[in-house]
Amino acid sequence: MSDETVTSDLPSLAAKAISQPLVTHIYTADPSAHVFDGAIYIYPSHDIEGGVPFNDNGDHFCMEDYHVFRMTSPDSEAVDCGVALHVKDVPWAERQMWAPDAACKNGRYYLYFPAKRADGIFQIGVAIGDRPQGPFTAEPEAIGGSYSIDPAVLGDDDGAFYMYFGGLWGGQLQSYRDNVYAQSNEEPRDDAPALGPRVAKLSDDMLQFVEPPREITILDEHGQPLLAGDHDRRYFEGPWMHKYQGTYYLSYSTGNTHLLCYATGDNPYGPFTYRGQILTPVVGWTTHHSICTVAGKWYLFYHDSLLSGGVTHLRSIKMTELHYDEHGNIVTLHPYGT
Ligand code: FUB
Repeated sequence: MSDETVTSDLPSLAAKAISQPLVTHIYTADPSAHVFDGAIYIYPSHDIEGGVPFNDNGDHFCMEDYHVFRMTSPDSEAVDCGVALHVKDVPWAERQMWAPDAACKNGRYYLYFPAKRADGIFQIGVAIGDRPQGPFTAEPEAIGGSYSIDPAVLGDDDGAFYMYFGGLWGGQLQSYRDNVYAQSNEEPRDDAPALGPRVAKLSDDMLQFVEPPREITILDEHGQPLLAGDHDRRYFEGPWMHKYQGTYYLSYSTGNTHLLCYATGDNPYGPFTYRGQILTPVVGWTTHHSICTVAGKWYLFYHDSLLSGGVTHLRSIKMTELHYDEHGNIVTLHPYGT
């Protein structure tokens, strides 16, 4: 994640943008959206200018807290419900509160979030609240067996919950093989299978994994694993899982090629077969999303850096309607028109 502040004609891109920022009084990114209690709740990162120099490790993404936003309908204002959790209140975490997600079970709300421990290693934690907007109280320890970044939780139709997670480069996923960390581990060679996101089923109390995380395989059209060198299609970060007409849709960012893509399968663990692009590149290096259905329509929640003039770590959340064709293919969106 380097400083790729866009220098092209931002005003003309802004004029053609398919949607406007949902929030303008602070910078927000990585929106995870859910319908809880009949309203839309968005759980984004809260971007700040922390004065940390840019580097490929993403240290300039130095976020400290989370705000939750509530919308009563897709056309309504996104209301800032205030600080839901601050890193100073997370006993095991030191810095970099990156992309979160949330889940609801039996009237309680669970905020899942990655952060770095004092030794610089990312883990994923959980905090509990009585309301969708929080405040949330963090568990004293990170989730056992968790690592890397970008948790996304699917509540399946049978009542089971699964967490998907993992991100390359600054997200440290390349350092893990079979759930074991070694700093010397690197991304596979271009002609080797790509690394996949991880999935683990959550415990009944939503606070732990009930199994070691499994690595997900994404297959190409010939049934072969996508290769690490296939940068336009291979997994990088930002997983999201939703179900559409009984099929599991795994969507994700390709990172250095700045695409949101998706793959489909018939169960929560995969394998998944690559299907196509959801969103072509936005202004800013990162692209990160969620997909949520509201009153019978489907929406893509995403972000870009237009509002900050292209500063890659000062982003703004957006939403736009998503469409499927008659075969279940997602119609590709272009954030600034075709
Ligand atoms: O917001 C920090 C990181 O940037 C997220 O964890 C990644 O998915 C990328 O959006």
